[in-house]
Amino acid sequence: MVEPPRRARVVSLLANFCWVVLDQPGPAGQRRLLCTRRTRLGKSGQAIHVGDWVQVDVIDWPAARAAVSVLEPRCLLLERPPVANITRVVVVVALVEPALDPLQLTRFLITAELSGAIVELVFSKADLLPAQAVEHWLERARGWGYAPLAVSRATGQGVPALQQRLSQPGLAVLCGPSGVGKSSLINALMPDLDLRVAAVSGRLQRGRHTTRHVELFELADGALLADTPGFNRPALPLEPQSLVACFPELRSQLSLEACQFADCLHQGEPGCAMGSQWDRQSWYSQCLQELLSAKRRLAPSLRQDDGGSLRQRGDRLEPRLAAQYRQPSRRRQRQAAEAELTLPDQED
Ligand SMILES: Nc1nc2c(ncn2[C@@H]2O[C@H](COP(=O)(O)OP(=O)(O)OP(=O)(O)O)[C@@H](O)[C@H]2O)c(=O)[nH]1
Ligand SMILES: [Mg+2]
Ligand SMILES: [Zn+2]
Repeated sequence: MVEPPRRARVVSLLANFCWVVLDQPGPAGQRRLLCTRRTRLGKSGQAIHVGDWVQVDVIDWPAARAAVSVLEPRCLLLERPPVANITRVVVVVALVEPALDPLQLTRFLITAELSGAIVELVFSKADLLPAQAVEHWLERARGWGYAPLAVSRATGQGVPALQQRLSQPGLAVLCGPSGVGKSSLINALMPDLDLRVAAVSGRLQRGRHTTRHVELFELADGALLADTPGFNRPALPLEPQSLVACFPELRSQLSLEACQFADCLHQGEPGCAMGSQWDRQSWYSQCLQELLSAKRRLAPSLRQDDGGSLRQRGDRLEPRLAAQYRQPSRRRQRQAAEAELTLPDQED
């Protein structure tokens, strides 16, 4: 008798195979199967990622082997490292060893925000800094709009709180630079796993790229956790507006108050609702400059347009037109109209 296909989740990828965990156990309680993967799946020839839901057939139960036949549509995808159907992205950075680089941290947070999943921020190696210095970083990150945790594999600080957050149903991905202690944290949460970890090395105390593949582990019933290989330089989105959406502090301020000009790039230009005194402004500006110049490099034909509306001023780009020639933003117009309706005597 031909077995009907079964639903399973991809938990790790090998060169030509993948490990899947079945939604419902097999006849003898089997959960894990090693599957061959067809190079192209479906009409679109989509690649399979860890976290994907698939259907498997040609199941050989005694050998625990099968073949992936169908890739189910996916919800949220973390682009790098690729993990599908995620619920939360946990950005992990070390407070020291390797030293905390706020621009790099911001780039990781941007990647995490772009996925559309819930974003968590974890500062690791809290045992290596005085409590006051740890609190300083927690306070700053709260100001950005996150609810950060400080953790230590060495003392156990913050591990129960992290366990509680990650035991929610869904798939949580730990990502961050190499050597910050992602695998160490997973070992703290699931001591039976005993994942490989390695000491940081060199003058900069860099990680050694110990974890090589994405892998999913079951932390609690329905709660999966992904360990990922560390890397140093997450990519940026292509559009300035998608960058804005990746900064919670910008999102919340701009939902309260609009900038004077619709094309405001929030770099402290006159009429900007963010002003120029926010904590991550210089990192935001650096990211913005990078993506604008990448955009110009990618599409030289756009140069005219970009160059026409922006001009370089010091280390930043500014809209070129003089204020009197520019249109107030639509939201600003609406707010002004509403203000007139509700507060007729108030001066603008
Ligand atoms: N002092 C201290 N050291 C830690 C802590 N967590 C991890 N380490 C050490 O940091 C080093 C790197 O840890 P890993 O868990 O391998 O780091 P990783 O983030 O998984 O690195 P990649 O797999 O390369 O991405 C190891 O020597 C750990 O023992 C901590 O809380 N405190
Ligand atoms: Mg690791
Ligand atoms: Zn602005």
